[in-house]
Amino acid sequence: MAESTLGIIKPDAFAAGKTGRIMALLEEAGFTVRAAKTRRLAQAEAEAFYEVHRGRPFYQELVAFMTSGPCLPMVLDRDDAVAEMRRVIGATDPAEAAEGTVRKLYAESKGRNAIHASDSDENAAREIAFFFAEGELAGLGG
Ligand code: FUP
Repeated sequence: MAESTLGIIKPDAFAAGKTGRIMALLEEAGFTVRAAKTRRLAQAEAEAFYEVHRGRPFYQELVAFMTSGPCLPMVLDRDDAVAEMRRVIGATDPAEAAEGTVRKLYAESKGRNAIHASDSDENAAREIAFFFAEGELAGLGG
């Protein structure tokens, strides 16, 4: 049965016009787009989304980047969605990302790295609820 994960096309990739190419790559990797929308995150939203990183040296820069322009949160479905999405986006630092991954192809740097993906089923559920109401999650399944 398909499982869901949360992805976010980050402001660098969105502004660079890479959204369509990234979503095509994800679909070719077997994901179905259950839900997607364009959002400009408020400061408080970005802080809350990355609460786990509060206090880390890169936190303020991360929040500033994530609020710097529109982004595109999306819910993606496939078997083993969380692990497969982590595989297809590549390592956090594009210099370490495998060939063909989203970050290898489209990320500028470790901080401006094109895409977010949930790192566990528990976080996927939390992050999906952060961006999407139940009624926005109909997808192909109706
Ligand atoms: P990832 O799950 O691959 O997105 O990576 P993390 O959850 O570790 O980090 C979340 C975001 O914080 C990264 F996408 C980019 C930023 N970050 C930095 O800017 N510098 C770091 O050293 C680590 C993370």
